[in-house]
Amino acid sequence: MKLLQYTVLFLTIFLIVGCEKSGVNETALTTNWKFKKLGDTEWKNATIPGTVHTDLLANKEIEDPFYRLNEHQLQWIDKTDWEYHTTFNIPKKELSKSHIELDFLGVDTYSKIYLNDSLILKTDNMFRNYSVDIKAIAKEQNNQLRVVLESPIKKGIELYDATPFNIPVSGNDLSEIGKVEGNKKVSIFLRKAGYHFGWDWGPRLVTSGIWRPVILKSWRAFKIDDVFIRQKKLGEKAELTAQITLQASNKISKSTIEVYVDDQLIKTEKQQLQSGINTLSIPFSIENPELWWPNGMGNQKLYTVSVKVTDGGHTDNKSHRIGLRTVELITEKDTIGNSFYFKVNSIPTFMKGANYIPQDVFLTRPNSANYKHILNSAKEANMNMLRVWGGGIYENEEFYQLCDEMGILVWQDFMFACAMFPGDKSFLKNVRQEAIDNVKRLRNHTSIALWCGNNEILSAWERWGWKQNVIKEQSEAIADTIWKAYTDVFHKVLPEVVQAYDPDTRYWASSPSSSLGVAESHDSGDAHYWGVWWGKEPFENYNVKIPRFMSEFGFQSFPELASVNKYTIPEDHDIFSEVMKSHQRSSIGNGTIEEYMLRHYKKPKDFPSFLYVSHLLQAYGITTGIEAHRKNRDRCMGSLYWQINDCWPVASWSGIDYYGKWKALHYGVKKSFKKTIVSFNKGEDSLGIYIATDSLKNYNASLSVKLFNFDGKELHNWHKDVLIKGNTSEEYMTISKEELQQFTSQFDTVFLQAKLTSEKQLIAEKLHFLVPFKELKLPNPELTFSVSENEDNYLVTLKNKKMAIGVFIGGNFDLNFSDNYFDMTPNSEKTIYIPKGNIPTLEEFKNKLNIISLIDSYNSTTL
Ligand code: BMA
Repeated sequence: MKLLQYTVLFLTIFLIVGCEKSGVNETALTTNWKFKKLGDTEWKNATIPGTVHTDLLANKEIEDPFYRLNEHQLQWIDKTDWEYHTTFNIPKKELSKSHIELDFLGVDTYSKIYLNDSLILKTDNMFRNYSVDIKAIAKEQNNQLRVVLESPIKKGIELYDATPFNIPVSGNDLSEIGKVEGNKKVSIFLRKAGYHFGWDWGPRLVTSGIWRPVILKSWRAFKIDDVFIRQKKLGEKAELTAQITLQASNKISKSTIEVYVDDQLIKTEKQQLQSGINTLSIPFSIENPELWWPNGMGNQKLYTVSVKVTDGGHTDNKSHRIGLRTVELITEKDTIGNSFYFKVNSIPTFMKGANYIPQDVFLTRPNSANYKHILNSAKEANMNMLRVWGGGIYENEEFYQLCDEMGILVWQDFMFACAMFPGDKSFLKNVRQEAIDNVKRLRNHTSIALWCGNNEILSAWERWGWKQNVIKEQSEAIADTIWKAYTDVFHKVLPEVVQAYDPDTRYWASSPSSSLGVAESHDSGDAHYWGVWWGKEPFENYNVKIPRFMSEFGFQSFPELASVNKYTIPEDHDIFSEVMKSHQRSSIGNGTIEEYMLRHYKKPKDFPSFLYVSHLLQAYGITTGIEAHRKNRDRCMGSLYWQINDCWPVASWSGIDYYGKWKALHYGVKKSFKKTIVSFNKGEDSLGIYIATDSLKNYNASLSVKLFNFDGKELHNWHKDVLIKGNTSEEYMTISKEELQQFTSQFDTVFLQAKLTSEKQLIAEKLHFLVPFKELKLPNPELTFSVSENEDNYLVTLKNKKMAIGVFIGGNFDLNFSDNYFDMTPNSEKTIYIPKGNIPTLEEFKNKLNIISLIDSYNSTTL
């Protein structure tokens, strides 16, 4: 799967780079790989890119690490050294070239690499790419490449023991599950994805492996190392420069450099190349540029810019697909504090999205289809930003390519989260190189909107008591040393790298923070609000805890039953069973879901109902938050909830489970992130009806609010013609409690339906209940359905007589429905689609269906 993705990538590179004439030849070493425990004699087949765990699994040496409690039996793997081996030949023609190198695009993490028995490389950072000249050792036949991977835990313990003081680390490093001697939290010493050591949504599976391709490269006269397309000015024409870094074997008196835009030659220059590294800067322009827009604001035009260098018989070229746009982060003083919002193409843009974590604990498993699924899901849910969070990885090329194509801006963290880090010289040097490698790799992507130093480290130091604890338990001098390491990394090394390699993109040192080195506040900068969940505060607090930009907030749910069935057996089906608790990593997990659930809903009658109500609860909470942020856009200009996806099957804050199934949250988010929404705001004695819009135009519309009972009888309606102002949020109508009481005395059997229409089109719609769900006297909705099919989809047409809340089309389906977990007002009809996938017949589809609504989750006695 992964192999296919890289093969496509390398085929593309191969086609671009050219073959015979180019002088630069690239081959990914993907075959003949074997692996074994260091010291063992028997070699087993291995897949590169891959990990030790996935190779052991493929060889049936271990059981599925995600099934039930298996994770706990596999902790020996990270305490073992492993060895990988392959052989390869180099065609004579390539061998005769003056430069032959091996590029390692990702080795996890500590390794010694030997070619033909010579040590050619030592690695100590999974995020870096390494290149080694092997000209002197390479031969035509039977080159022996051996990679010895040292146990990350053993290496970590060495580094831990060599540090004369304790560096604070959050409890996310699950050293206890890892059975690490003395419970040492070693993750911070290794430049390796933090979440491999466990997280409050992730397993503890500390991998080793060659996780990105190994490339054999040969070239003669010169090779282009890098092309950075910088956008200088964007007006009637776009002025750009191609900054080219190129290595030449010898001085070349005349080389021709050509720049193509969408296959059209637009610039030619002659340059003299020096032996060694050359840096060239070629200005060029694009007439009548078409701008790139975030999702929902316009098209995502991408221009293919290619740079071709030729000298006599040698050619090399590199291409990037780039969008023309400006992204500015505006952090300026205002009447509240300091703003924090993005302007895209000069337009203040409300950021709608989520936080993203790696899609699997085993990084080589997600394939192209998985990447497309997550990013399509983000796009479909009307998102325009994802935050690539700092405890995971700098993602694969494909992730950013899809973001470029889909109009999803990326808030890119550097890989530091929830821990203080060492700050010795070699650590800083390593981090600097990691940052250079990744900024250079990603800076051409139009989607990159922000580089952020770390996740929650400043908050932890200043607000969670870490600094005080270090002073109390160790000394003030040690606290100074630890803080100096922080400022060296986040206030010096990283911003220097961004300034040098991607000067047009803003750097923000820590999420959340008010400004450089100043901890979080709701008046300035970005914020993570965890009062709901960790603080057990009510969902209603989302309406009052409004920061300038909400970069994290969240609430958990379980995966749906069909997903839970994949990692459990029926006897595990209790939220407090050992297996369900193990697939829950938040210290307050399942009990907190239950506690909030009982605040809002009646106690569900059984385990499947509990899972289902947990989805409704999560969607209700988080969409309340999203709409609160959008209603307050004068103050708050972004809403990124925690988290869009999962890295294994688990109860978590995700809106899409590990198997790709949308939870109620994702369906709900899609509605709350629509361009224009209507939303109710509950005051003490009145209800405000808001319209929030990202549409840039003003338009006339009609707002109607109707009061119905659950049988469908209209009790009253309010109406107002409104002028909606572009890119604003405003309260357009207020209905007092007193007024409502004139039309009904039974708030538990009625609902309000607000509809916004313009030119006979329904723009937005929202339902509102006047009492908590658990107090509603829900009738039997008399829900019926029929099924049919068209070429690509099965269709379910639902009809109901009375109010139905949270209609859920369940069953063992791998694919998502066009809508799910929706409310149906009395006497309505709704048709839902599901792609046919691998369900062969309509009959089979029908038999799999299990349709319920909220009332079905109650015992008859709880009605
Ligand atoms: C935030 C994140 C993660 C964590 C999540 C839920 O703090 O940055 O560290 O998983 O909250 O606790």
